[in-house]
Formats: sequence, structure tokens, C-alpha cells
Amino acid sequence: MLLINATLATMDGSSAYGLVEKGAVAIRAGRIAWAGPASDLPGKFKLDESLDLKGRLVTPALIDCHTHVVHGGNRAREFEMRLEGASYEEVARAGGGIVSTVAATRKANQDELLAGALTRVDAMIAEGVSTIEIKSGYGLDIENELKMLRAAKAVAEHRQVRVRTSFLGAHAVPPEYKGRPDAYIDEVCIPALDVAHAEGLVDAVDGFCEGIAFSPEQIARVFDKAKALGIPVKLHAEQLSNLGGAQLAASYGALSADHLEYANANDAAAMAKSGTVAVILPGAFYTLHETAAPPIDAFRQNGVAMAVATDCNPGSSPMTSLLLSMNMACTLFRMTPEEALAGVTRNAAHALGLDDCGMIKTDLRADLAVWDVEHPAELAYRIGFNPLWKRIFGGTL
Ligand code: DI6
Ligand code: FE
Repeated sequence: MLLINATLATMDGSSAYGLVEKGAVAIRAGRIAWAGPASDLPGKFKLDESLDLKGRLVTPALIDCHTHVVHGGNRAREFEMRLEGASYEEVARAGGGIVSTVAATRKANQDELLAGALTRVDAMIAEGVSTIEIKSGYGLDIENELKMLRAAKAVAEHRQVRVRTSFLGAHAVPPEYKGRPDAYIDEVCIPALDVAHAEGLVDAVDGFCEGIAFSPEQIARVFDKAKALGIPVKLHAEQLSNLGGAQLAASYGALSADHLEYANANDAAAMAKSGTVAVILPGAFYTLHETAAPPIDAFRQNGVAMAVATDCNPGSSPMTSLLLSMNMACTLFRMTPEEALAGVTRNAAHALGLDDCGMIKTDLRADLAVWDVEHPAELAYRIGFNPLWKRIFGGTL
């Protein structure tokens, strides 16, 4: 297939948006065979079946690199409580919060979890998303963590989408281990990781390093296990306070550290050294009425790549719109529209350890989004509007 009469935002880092006016993209066998100005198109591609985009914008398909899209139930009641004055931490300590989603997730069977996730995944696909990271972390026992990961993998069998799974056994202490986080890590989390890995269910290992969750020492034990199994790590770090999670993640060469509202310039420097991507999650900042913004300037100055994701979860970010995340990243954190688009394409791919997507470039997967807009800044600029015209997944419209 040959796309002609297109504006391309290749996001290849060569110039602003990697913008190409009057561009063409040749697609063969699910890959990008050629992309550039139509005037430079090699003759052999001119014979391909062509699709006239009438000037529409083509970007890499979007990548949501941080989601909890598989979960049971919802937390609308907690939303009300927080509006009545309770804080996120107070709700969590009162047995609500993550633990209430754990109860609902344990109750659901794998098919029910899948069906719930698909409704949210469909909303993401409708906005041009081709790759979704999905975490476990609401099962918190071996069987239920496996059930979540199997449901996550099954998403890719039911929809035209790629899934990368992260094992998040160290998300919260379940009620049966209340007050015994170390025992939970040793008796449940690490053995669950072993079993899930043996079943091929784990692409990365994640954790929640926070006062209401796990300490850096406890996370380090899980990361040591991941390292022994050869699995890359990432971490929810400095979301509600600074416990040193970003530094810990960097010391393990983590793919990403995520949230980072309470991170500082030293954390940014450590992340730059280890090539750890900063995943910015404005949906959680917004939902929790957070006032501390992630240190975007420090990430910029240190050359830390920034990704943007929905954090789609029932508690702190009940959001499926990656386009809205981009808008929030700009308006709330003053990221540029170009940084926001890089954050859901090239840098989101990095955050998942993927090198075959996230840009429009020869040999990469032909995962593309075609938008009814004139300029790529429009994608982050609009609020609650979806200008997707068509999505191309693995070369298929
Ligand atoms: N940080 C978050 O924002 C989510 N998990 C995490 O570690 C929230 C999960 C939830 O509230 O259910
Ligand atoms: Fe999260």
C-alpha cells in the first residue's frame, strides 16, 4: 500500500515533529518500506495500490505505555468521598482505594476481566492507539495475578492491538498480609513473579514505591528477582512523596520511572545516566488534585526522555484518552505539543523497550494514525475531541 498526499509527523527526532509536507509512505508486509517527500519516492513504489490522504496528517500510531486497564469494578463512590474531603491516602488507609479494587478483581473471572478491559481498550484504539502496556497488581495473590496477566495477554487475541504486560505484584499489601509487607513480598510477590514468568506472561516488572505501598528496600528485592530472571524493570516512583524510588529504578537500569511529581533534579540526573524514561501521568495528578508538578525542566535539561500515558485505572486516573493526557501534559505541566506527541510515540516505545515502533521510519512496523488535522500541534491542543480518520495496524487499514 502507498499513502500519498499526506503530511507526515515522522517523530524521528530529525527536526520539529520530523515534519514532511506532501509526503508518501510505502507499506510492505506490515512494515514501512519507505517514507519521505513524494517527490523523492523511488519508482518501484509508484506501482503500489495508493490511498490519497488529501493532505491529512500521518503520525506513528499512539502507544499507551502505562495502564491498569485490566481491573474489576469501579471507584465512583471513592470519587465522591474524596470530593467530600478525604484524601487518596486516607481512603487507602481506611481499606478503600487499591484494596477495594483488589476485592472486585478477585471476584471477577478471567473472561469478565477481559470483557471489562476491552471496553476501555476500544476507546483507546478509537484514538489511534496500537500498543498498550497493561499491569497486574490488583490480584495480589498468585492465582489472581496470573488471572490478570492472562486477561491482559488475551486482549491482543481479541483486538488489533499489541500488548506489553508488566507484573505489578508489589502494588499494595493485600488485607491478609496487613502490616506484614515483607512477608507478602517473600511469600507471594516473588513466587508469583516466578510462576508468571515461567508461563511467559511478564514483559517487565513494576512496583509501587510509596508510604502506602512498599519501601525502596522491598522493591529492591523484587527487582533483584527480575534481574535474575532477565526481565527489565520500571517503577511507580515519587508520586505522593520522595522515597528515592527514581534513584533506585535508575540504579537497576529501569526502562522507566513513572509519575515523578516529587522527583527532583538529582533524580533527573540519575535517570539521564541510566537512560530511564520519565513517564508523565497527568490524569493521576489531575484526579488527586495534586499540586506538585513533575520537574519537567530538570528532565529537559538533563536530556531525560519523557513519555506521556493515561495510567488508566479505577482509582487515581479513570481515563482512557491518550489525546486528553497529551493536552493535560501541556496545560498542567507546560510540556510542548511536540514533547507530548513524542511522549505517546517514540518515547513511549522506549519506555516499553520496543525499538520497532514509535516513529515513521523504514523497517519499523506500519502502525500509523491518520488524522483529520492540518498540523500535529492540534492533537494536544484540542480538549475532548477525537480527530482520528483511520488507524493502520501492522500495515492493515
Ligand atoms: N499509582 C497509581 O496512580 C495507581 N497505582 C499506583 O501505584 C493507582 C491505583 C489505584 O488507585 O487503584
Ligand atoms: Fe499506575
